[in-house]
Amino acid sequence: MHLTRKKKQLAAGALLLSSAGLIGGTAGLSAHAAGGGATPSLGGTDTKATLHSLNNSGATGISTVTVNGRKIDVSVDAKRLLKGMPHAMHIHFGAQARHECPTVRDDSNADHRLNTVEGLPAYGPVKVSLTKHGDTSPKSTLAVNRFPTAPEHQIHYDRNIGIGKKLAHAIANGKAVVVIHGIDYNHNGKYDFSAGKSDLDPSLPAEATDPAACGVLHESNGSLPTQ
Ligand SMILES: [Cu+2]
Repeated sequence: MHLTRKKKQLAAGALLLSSAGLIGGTAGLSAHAAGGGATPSLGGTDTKATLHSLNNSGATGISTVTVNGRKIDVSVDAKRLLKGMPHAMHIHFGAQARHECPTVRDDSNADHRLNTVEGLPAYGPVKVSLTKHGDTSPKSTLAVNRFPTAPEHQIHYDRNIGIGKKLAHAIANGKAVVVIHGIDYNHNGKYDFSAGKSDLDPSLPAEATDPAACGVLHESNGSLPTQ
C-alpha cells in the first residue's frame, strides 16, 4: 500500500517533468550550459558505473563521472544499442529511491517489461539529461533531438556539466544511477508501438523510453593509482 502510494506520486512527478520537457523544450537555459572548459580532475571524486542490460536489451557499457565541486565530467561508453535512433540518457537520483537499478520485482503490472516509471523507486527521478548540447536539466528528459543516436549501435559520450551541490554529494556518495533508454523489443530496427505507448509521453512508443541499460555510480578513486 505504502509503496503503491509513493509510486503514484513518483509517476505523477515524472509525467509533469516529461510534459514540461515537451512544451518548454525551446531555447531556455543555454547560458547555463555554455560553461564547459577543461576542469582538472585533481582533488575530484571519480565514480564509475558498469551498465547492465535491462529488459533483455543486450546493451552494456561503462559510465564514469568525476565530481569537482559543482561540475561533473561525464563519460558514457555503451554498445549493442538500437542503431541510429536517439537514446535518452540520464543521471537519476532520488533521496527516497533505493539507489539501485530496477529488477523484475519492480515490474508492478507484471507485463514482463520494466517501463521508466516502474524504475523510479529504484533509481529516482531524472536529475541530469545527458544531452549532446544545450540544456541538461530534467526539462530535457525527452529532448530526442539532442541525445546520442548510437551509430554502429554504440554511444561514446563526454560532457562537462554544472549541477547542484546536493546532487554532487549524492553522486560522490554512490547514490546516483545512469540510465540509457530506448530498446527495440521486436528487433525491427526502429522504435514502434509494438510494446504500446510510452508511460512518459503517450505520443512516443514505449520502445523509445523504456530503459535499456543501467548502472549505479560508485566511487572508483580507491582502485586508481595514487596521484
Ligand atoms: Cu532516465
